[in-house]
Amino acid sequence: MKDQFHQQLEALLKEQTQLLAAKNHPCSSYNGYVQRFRNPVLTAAHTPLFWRYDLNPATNPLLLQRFGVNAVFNSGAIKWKGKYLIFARVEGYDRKSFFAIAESPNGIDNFKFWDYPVRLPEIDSRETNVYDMRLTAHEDGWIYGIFCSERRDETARPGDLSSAIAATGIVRTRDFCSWERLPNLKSKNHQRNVVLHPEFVKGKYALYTRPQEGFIDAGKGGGICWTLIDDINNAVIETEQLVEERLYHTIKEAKNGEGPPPIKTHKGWLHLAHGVRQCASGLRYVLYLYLTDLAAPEKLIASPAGYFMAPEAEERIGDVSNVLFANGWIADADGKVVIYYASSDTRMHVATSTIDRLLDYCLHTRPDGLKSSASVKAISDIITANKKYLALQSV
Ligand code: M1P
Repeated sequence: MKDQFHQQLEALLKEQTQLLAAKNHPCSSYNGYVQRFRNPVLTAAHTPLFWRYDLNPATNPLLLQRFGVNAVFNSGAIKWKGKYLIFARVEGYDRKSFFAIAESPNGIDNFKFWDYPVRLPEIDSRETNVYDMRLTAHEDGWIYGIFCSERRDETARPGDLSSAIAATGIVRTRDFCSWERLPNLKSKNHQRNVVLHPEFVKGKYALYTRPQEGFIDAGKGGGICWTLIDDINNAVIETEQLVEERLYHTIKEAKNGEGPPPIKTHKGWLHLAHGVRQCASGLRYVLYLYLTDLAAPEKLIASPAGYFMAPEAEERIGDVSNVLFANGWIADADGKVVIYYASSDTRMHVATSTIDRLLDYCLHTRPDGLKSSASVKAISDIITANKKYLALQSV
């Protein structure tokens, strides 16, 4: 007969083994351009038990949890050595985020965390929280990770322990084991959601940025911008050019932000972003797509109206409800695109599509007409064309 410690441990191990081995299946809903899967791919419960428990009965006889994991969300992604890697944002009960890598053989299920979280080099002792990593396999041969490096705003009035500064951290690796930390991006604004473009442009590194006046508020920040960087070892934003503008009465009225690095296609650079608007229940985050020119990635060529994905069912609820956020996707050689998205700052999900379907969506979904009458015209045009087509079929 096993003692209580070992009985409880066995139960925990059994439960987690089942969770990690569970097959993921497509949801039944259809829209032609994106296929969600039923199970979240990563949650707090997926983190190894040996992160959370001291497994030694001599030092933890009551088998208490010693380190609480609150959530696993906003994750970068990359295909590496044939495996699908998720570069997860893991948040402890203590509210600090850190990064950890989980891998899967098929990108859809059976994600398993590597033994240790990523140990990022620190270059500024004031850095308090790190999160939302975007991974870019750059043509210079390095894999870059660009993330938010947050610290307290030391100019905040006495007693204000919430005001913070969002800066952009930069690391690079060749093997996901050793990391070289470069100086933070220098910017006169708060910068979150900064993403490195995978190719040189005019011989320079290129970044998608998101200047904002406050830690939360975009202020005069007009949307997703673009900047060329002379030296990645000392990255400085000199000028920013607006690429994807936020607009009144749209899904990105309050703010927007680039998601993962864009995917190169024969029709242009395919972008996934998040758009944010205010509503009675707070901020609502949805995902949207846009396309930019192949030769000039800062030039917008298609901007379908509205959202591509919005929170549904369980996705609506979590620590920060009504949020979808994506900073990782993987384009396979056969044209499949695996999209990793987080819901409500709590868990990670997967959805799939293809380059052809995403391009079709971008190029044939009308742009936002910015008023109700334009929506009525758009839907009427579809109805009229369908009536004409159906009438011809019945002749
Ligand atoms: O809580 C929702 C999101 O809020 C922030 O998004 P943004 O940078 O657009 O303001 C980030 O903190 C993000 O991590 C979080 O998911």
